[in-house]
Amino acid sequence: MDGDNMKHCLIVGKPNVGKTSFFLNFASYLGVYTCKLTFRDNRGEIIQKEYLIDIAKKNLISSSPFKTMDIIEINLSVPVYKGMQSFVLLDSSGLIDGTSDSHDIRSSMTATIKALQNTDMVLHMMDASSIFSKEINSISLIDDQINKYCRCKSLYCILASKMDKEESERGYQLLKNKYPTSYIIPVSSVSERGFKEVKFFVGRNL
Ligand SMILES: Nc1nc2c(ncn2[C@@H]2O[C@H](COP(=O)(O)OP(=O)(O)O)[C@@H](O)[C@H]2O)c(=O)[nH]1
Ligand SMILES: [Mg+2]
Repeated sequence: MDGDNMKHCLIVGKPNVGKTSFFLNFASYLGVYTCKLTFRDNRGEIIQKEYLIDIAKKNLISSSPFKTMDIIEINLSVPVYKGMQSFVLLDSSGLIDGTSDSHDIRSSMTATIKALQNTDMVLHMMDASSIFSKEINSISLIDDQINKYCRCKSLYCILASKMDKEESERGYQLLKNKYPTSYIIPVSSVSERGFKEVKFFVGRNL
């Protein structure tokens, strides 16, 4: 099927918030067992790879930020009013405040921003478990900027991630106070919490 005619749904957020974990676990939740992934690097070059989901998880999920610099695409389908509807889910490499000394990180951020301009739908992920710590994952300027840019421009919701962790409930409450006009779905790639809500959000907007 021609991916260019399908609606695009982009996962965006800071490094390490759990974007790739959600991308692959959500695909698995929608019944995907072997996945065909399309990697688009910052020069626009495309590589396709076929993985078992579990192998893809081993290769692509990492606790070190900027594990992949590419935009990764997968074709999925969700139930809509009658039957199923296909769409393209995109995983991005992450945005950070300010700029980076690394040329590769700078160009992967440029690719993410371009994808943000062209997408139909945005899932903006923030790590609810680390909002109260002073680490890299706490809410920052870039999250405010993504929220401001997207909430008036495209179909948009916030995913409060890592809700299986104890500290996350407080972080989720803080996100609700900070972004009262945005739809926020609490999710966990460990427990699949929120996956059903994301499926309906996407299906409703295709
Ligand atoms: N407890 C918990 N850890 C998670 C969850 N999602 C991701 N992680 C961990 O967070 C780290 C970063 O995950 P990754 O998906 O690579 O984040 P990305 O950089 O945003 O793509 C990894 O160590 C994951 O195992 C989650 O829902 N719950
Ligand atoms: Mg990632």
